[in-house]
Amino acid sequence: MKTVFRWFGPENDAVSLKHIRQIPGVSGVVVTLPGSPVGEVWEPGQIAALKKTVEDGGLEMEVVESVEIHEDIKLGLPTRDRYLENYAQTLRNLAGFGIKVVCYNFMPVFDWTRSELAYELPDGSAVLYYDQSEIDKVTDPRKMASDMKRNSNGAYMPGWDAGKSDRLIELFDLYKGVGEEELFGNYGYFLRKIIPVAEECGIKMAVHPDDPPWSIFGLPRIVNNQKNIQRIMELVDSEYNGLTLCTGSLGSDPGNDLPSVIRHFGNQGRIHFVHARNVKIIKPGLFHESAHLSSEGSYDMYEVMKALFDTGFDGYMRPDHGRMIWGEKGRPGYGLYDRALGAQYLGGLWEAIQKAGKTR
Ligand code: CS2
Ligand code: MN
Repeated sequence: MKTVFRWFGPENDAVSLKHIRQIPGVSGVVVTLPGSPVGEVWEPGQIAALKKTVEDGGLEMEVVESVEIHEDIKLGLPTRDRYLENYAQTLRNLAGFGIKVVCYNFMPVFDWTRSELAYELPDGSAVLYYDQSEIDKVTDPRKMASDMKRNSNGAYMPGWDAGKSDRLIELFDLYKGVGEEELFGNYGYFLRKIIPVAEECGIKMAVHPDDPPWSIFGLPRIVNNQKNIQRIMELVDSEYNGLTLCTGSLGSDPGNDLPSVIRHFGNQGRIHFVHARNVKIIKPGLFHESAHLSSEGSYDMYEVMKALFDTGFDGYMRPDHGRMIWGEKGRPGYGLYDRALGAQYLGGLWEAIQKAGKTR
């Protein structure tokens, strides 16, 4: 297993490569091309420049997160083929620079959604917070999009920027004709075009679960539980059609038992990337994120790591969203300090499980 750290690039991240390199056990960063228009090709020159920056900083660049999928593909519009061709070309270009895993999502319109980006816990730390009853009050999705951006401390937010805001009303109209079954159909079309390319160039595709893993604003969501994800894995039965196991996203539905979901997909060799974070579930539809320790949230992180170990997990793991602590200002969920603490805790669990496994 390799521990990596998400980094948004020299112009878009308050955290420096120098600091990331000083976190024990972290070998590389998970990158993206912030602001790159959704649906267009990531050009070799841009990827090369990013790789040089990362490697000059003493870190590896083997995982890309958020090569976003154009809405026309998710909607199954006739224009999708052009965007699929571009997506395939982006994969070929990334493979040329040693990328091994691409994390993406298949959520209509919105990426992860929260009702509050800086909810204060009793100890003064700030976390991301979700309250379904607040989300239900939002009648205009344009307001949701502008609130998310306004509350993000000016940070680029994948899935919330990238020019979608102007199209929101049109998109909501178009999605009226797309239910879960249609979305599965359009997803199958995407996978049948893209997975053969991924196989050819040696990139493992790893879909990120929907966050939260249920329908919001009446839009369909299908990457949300074991049964649906199994169906997706079978749409194209290839190791290259895999999963990003994001504990926080899947686990915010208490119906998803994380260790058993991990064993299920891990035994099929389909987990290529792990996002490890903890979440405190107050009641269904109401949760806040927390420090990574089992005692701080609703998940048993030892059992999560144990299930990964037992199924021979050999991919990449990153500490996901942390709290904002010690006065740090920055991108919600992506400060340096708490994610660094998380990396140490997760690394400690892994070392202990590994050593216990060897002596048995
Ligand atoms: C990430 C997602 O910050 C997060 O919650 O896990 O934004 C993730 O990068 C995307 O859904 C992947 O496309
Ligand atoms: Mn995640």
